[in-house]
Amino acid sequence: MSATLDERIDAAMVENGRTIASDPYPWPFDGDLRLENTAIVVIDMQVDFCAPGGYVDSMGYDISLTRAPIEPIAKLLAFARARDLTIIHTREGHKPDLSDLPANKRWRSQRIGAGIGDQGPCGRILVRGEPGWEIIPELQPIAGEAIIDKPGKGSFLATDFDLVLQTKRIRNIVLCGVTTDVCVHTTMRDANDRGYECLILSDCTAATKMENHLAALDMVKMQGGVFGAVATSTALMDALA
Ligand code: C5J
Repeated sequence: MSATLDERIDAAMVENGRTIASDPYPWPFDGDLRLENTAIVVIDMQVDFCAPGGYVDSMGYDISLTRAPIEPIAKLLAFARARDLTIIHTREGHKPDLSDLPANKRWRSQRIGAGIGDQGPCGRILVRGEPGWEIIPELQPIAGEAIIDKPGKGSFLATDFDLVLQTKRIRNIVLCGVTTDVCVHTTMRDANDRGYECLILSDCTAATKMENHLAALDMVKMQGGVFGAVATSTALMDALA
């Protein structure tokens, strides 16, 4: 019987420097893992993606999938806060006048019955300031944690994310949140192109379909780790403890 993803990650070798057990290589690549150069980035853990009546629920997806990482992320945040590790949160959302909402994005969402900007059970879908756009109560940011508001799937477009990372001298990015295959992946790919060393946590991310979550994790690992590496939050905390 072949090993599961988590078994393979747990079995991965920790090599030189300070690295964590990850797949397909011990992360970060050069062993330069320090609290000062590493950030936890929590992508879009908003009511619209994780709670009843939100965007994902309105599209008919099973929100038990996008809720699954809440507990592991909460544990990781408690661990990170106790060590003054940089934590950054993002929120996907549009201006109330929808001037930053591309017509095709709106049209596609309307086709599936959850029109961005339209009224839903949690207020106007994915609109800044509405109840659905808020980060879920379980993962509320605390004072000092940056929040990046983004109109797109990636965290760099039309935001100060890169400036915040550069100002804090962050080189290593640990990705959590939803959805693995969309906003987490877009952010990871873009960060990777910009030279950031990225790690995605398998238990702290989720997608609207399990097969997409697994495929997205698998894509990270191709070509020797084309976008970075995959690990569990336990492996990360073990290395930073
Ligand atoms: C999506 C996101 N899936 N946060 N947004 O539309 O991944």
